[in-house]
Amino acid sequence: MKRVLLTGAGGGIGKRMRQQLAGAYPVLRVSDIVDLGAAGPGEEVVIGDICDPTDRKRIVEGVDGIIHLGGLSVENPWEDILRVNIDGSYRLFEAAYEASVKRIVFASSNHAVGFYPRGQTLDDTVRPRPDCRYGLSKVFGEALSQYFADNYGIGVLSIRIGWCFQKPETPRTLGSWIHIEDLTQLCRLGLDAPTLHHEIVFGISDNSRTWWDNATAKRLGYAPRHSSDQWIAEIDASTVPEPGNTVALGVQGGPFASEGYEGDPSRVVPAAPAGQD
Ligand code: 15L
Repeated sequence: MKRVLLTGAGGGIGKRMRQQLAGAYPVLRVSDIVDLGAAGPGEEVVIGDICDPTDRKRIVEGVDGIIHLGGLSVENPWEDILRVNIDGSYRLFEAAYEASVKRIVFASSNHAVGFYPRGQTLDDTVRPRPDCRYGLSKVFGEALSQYFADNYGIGVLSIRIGWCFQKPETPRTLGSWIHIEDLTQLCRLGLDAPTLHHEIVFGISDNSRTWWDNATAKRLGYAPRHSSDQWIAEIDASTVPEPGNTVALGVQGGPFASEGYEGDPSRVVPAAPAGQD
C-alpha cells in the first residue's frame, strides 16, 4: 500500500486514527466534509463529500486502499441514513472499483447485530439483527462489502466497531470497548493481509466480559494490546443506572434499539423461538 485514504478523518475515531496512522504508509490521504487543518508530513488533505460525484472522484483517485469511516455514526432520520450511509457507501465502493483500489476496510458497527439479547455469544456468522436505521445501514455495508469482494475482487474487512472512547462507561460497553491502537491494528490487518476476500470481525479489545467471539480476527493475526478488564470493578460498583428503557437494557445494542420505542417501556424484546438464532 503506497497511498491509503482515510474517510471521515474529522470524526471522533477519524481524528485519533489519523494520528495513529502517521508514517504507517508512504502517503496518507485524509478526507472529510469538515476542515482537517494542514497536511502533516506524508499526508494529503482532500476536503469533499463522498455523496458528490465530482468530489468522490478526487477523493478516491490514485489510492491503493481505503479505510472508510465516513458517514453518520449514530441513529438519524431515514432520508439521511439512506443518502449518506447507504447510497454514499455504495458510490464510494463503485468509485473505488473504477479507481482500481485493492482493499477497503469498512467501518461497520455492533448495531448490525444489536438486537440479539444480552448474554448470547455471537460470532461473525450469525444472521444480522440490526437495532435501528443506522444499524440497518451497517448490514447493508457488510452486504456491499461481500458483493464487491465476490463480484469485483476487492478485498474487504468489515469491522463491527464497538465502543471506541477513552474508557467503558457501562456494563454493555465493558464488552464492546476498543482502544484506538487496537482498532488501528485491525484496520491495518485489513489493508496489509497478504490475502483477503471479505471477512467480518468485531472491533473490540481483549475484553473478558464480551458477548462476541472474535476468532476470525485472531485468525487474521489480530493481537489486541488493551483490555477493558481494568474497569470491571469500577463499573460493577457503580450505582449510575445504564441509559435506556426495557428494550435497551435487554439487547446488546443498548439505547440504539430503544429509539423507536421511547415512551413505551412495555415493549420488550420478543424471545426468539428455539433454534431460530
Ligand atoms: C456506534 O456504532 C457508534 O458509532 C458509537 O458512537 C457508539 O455509540 C457505539 O456504537 C455504541 O455501541 O455505543
